[in-house]
Amino acid sequence: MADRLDLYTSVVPNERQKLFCESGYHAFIHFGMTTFTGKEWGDGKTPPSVFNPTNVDTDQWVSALKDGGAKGVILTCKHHDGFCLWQTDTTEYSIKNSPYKNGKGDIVKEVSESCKKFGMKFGVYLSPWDRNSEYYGTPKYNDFYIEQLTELLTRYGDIFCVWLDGACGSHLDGKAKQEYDFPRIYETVYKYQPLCAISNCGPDVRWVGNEGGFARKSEWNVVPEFSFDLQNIADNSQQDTNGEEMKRRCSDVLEQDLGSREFLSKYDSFIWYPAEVDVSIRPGWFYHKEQDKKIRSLDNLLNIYYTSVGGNSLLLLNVPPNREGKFTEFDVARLKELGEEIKKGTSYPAKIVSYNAPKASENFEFDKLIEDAGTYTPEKENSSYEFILKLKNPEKIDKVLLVEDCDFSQRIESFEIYTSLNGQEQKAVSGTTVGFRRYALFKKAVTADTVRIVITACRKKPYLKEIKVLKAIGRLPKLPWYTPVLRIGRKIVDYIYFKTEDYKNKKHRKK
Ligand code: FUL
Repeated sequence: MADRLDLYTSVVPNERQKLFCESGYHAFIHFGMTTFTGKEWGDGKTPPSVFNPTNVDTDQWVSALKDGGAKGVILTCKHHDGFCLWQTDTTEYSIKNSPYKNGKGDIVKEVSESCKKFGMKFGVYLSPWDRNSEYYGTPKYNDFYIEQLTELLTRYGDIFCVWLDGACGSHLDGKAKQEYDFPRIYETVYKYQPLCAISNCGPDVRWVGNEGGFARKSEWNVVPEFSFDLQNIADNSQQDTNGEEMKRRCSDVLEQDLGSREFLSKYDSFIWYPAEVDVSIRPGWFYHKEQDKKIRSLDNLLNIYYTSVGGNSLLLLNVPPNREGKFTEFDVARLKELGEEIKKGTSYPAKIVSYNAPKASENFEFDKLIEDAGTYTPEKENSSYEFILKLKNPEKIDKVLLVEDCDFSQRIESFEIYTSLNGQEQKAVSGTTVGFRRYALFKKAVTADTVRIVITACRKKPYLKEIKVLKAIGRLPKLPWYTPVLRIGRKIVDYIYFKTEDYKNKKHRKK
């Protein structure tokens, strides 16, 4: 086992992944031809004249997303219908033939400039599936796609993410399936934007496996290499009519356990591949007026935030502008509430005045960790590690933030947290993975003068970069009454579809 643990802990993130995971929470904007047709998927036949927003205000989009807590924005520059939101030289199916600003508009430029103005990262979504291009289904399409990608990568400044959607329904158009040249796509991205991460059908960030906002309870960044091949299966993020196709082809992507010791023991090669939760604030990805009253509740969004960003996953929250070219007041108000709650819930640490921790390794002191100035690791490897933190005053607290220094890989497998007041101790929460960020939420706020954290299982020694005991200033997300029903429902679905599958016969397994 020691050798295997050496192997797992030798896997670390690249610079792109580190940058992406540090910001953690980004926003998606779905805007395009389907905003005007009321559909989710356009067929590529709607004339450009239909794209006619009257009052586009990208500053409003980006500032509202920033207020909502996001650190970056990814725009659907071209969705499956092939309609381009920028002044592309590659096709006539673009904004230049629309009434918007008499054909002179460029939404990609406008959003990228608003991002610069508000200090947000900017990223692009360029759908590989294109229902308008005459080249689609032929080798020429790959040249066409690379040209479009190159325009986006070279005309708008820094791009932090290229989001490659796996959805493809070319059979709907009676077209041949396109063989995408993924290696060439990756090469192009890194050539022009070396710090740009490629998400979804890409090597840097992995799709979590659903579009409903569910992160795994134990999310691992070190996963078997096969997880990457699966991301390249076109159709894999497809909301097909009943999901059967996705389940048949990609069941491994949806597997609940992708990283435990037991699971990894069946494989021989591993990669660093963090998960991203992509989810819309509304039922649709694009704007539909009838969904104005169907915006996710604050509790639901907070839950998604704390279980994704706070659960070693990434969050990509979609908010769609309306036909006017603005976010509605409903979305803006919910984003504001969300941002305020995240701030209250995560920015007020209780002061720690003294501590007890296993002796530190030289140059990795616990003081530095508490002062937010460096990484701590114990001198010796042990079966568990206990940290007792004394607070300056008794404080009402409701969560603890734990962060691993991922330069040393992801190691913590389980932990327990206890609080005490005047020597009376009670268990607050237990959890599993930590990785880039774990907000360990208590069931309810408690007043405490001491917090005891025990790492109960770890791959070799832990390397901790942050520990924060957070004051109960914001609200803990309440679970709606139907959540337990949903959970049981998911368990049954998992059981039927996944547990009964015969994984032992899968080719990528070691034995
Ligand atoms: C899916 C697409 O089919 C949806 O329209 C949306 O863009 C979502 C993010 O990915 O696969």
